[in-house]
Amino acid sequence: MIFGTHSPCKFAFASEEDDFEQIHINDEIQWGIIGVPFDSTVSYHVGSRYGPLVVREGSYSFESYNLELKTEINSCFYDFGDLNTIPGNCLKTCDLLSQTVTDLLKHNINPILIGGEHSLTQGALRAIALNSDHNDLRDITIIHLDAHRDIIDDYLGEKYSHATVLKRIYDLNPKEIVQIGIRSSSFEEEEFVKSNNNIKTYEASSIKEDIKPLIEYLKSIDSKVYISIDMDVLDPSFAPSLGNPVPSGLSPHDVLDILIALKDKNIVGFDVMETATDKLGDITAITASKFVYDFLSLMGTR
Ligand SMILES: [Mn+2]
Repeated sequence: MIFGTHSPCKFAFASEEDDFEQIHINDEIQWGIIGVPFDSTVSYHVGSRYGPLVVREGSYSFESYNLELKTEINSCFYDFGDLNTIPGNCLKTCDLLSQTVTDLLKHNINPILIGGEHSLTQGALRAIALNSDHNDLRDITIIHLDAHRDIIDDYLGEKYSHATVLKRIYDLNPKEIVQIGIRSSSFEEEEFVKSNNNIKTYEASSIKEDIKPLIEYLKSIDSKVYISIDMDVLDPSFAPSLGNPVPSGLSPHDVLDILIALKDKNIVGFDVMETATDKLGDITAITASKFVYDFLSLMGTR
């Protein structure tokens, strides 16, 4: 009911503007939900290709009144269904997503992705970069919630992988990347982050100690913002159905506090990735769905 159309519009393949108009795009739509059912480069637990299905279903019991945020959900959004992915080919799938997000941007609609593996975030941000005045992300801060940095240049020889997605995004020249909830990283990634002063880190342990410095920093950001949530930023006790769970993570309340801190920013895109389960009613899926619900609730209060 809340996010639900079950008539997927796979308009990455549509060549005529008329095809797009058939789905009654109007000037009021600000947010376009796209499911990206793809999980070809995951290294451990597969299943995030079912994420869009179960995360949408997870919205079933949400009320139009968001009690926690004391608001009706009144932002204007539309669920465009799932992208036609190409199993086994991350780069081509990112290309299709980039074309699809470009279609949305032409109508002044910002993307909300439901994943699907995290590598797809690159496709959305590539579209945002290509549709900017300078063909990069120099005026955008990437807010990246994740247990992992995912900023290695290649993973087992693969440039386009869930484990390299932040490096591919870094290649698009963002103003800054803020990595939040990190608690797993390679030595090479630590060296890379240290040698680049536009990558800021708030490890999970520091947030557990005191979340206020993070919240203050987020409130001080004055650029455009893209928010990318890998569900494994959460502690596995809250979100066990993941590609690569890591103990000692954030709570859903921490994530809500982060979203509230960002609510007045100029947000150009949002994604919730890596829910890996085919089970309806799965706690990870419902929590991912709740993040989309809270985000859309906050966007309506600005
Ligand atoms: Mn991760």
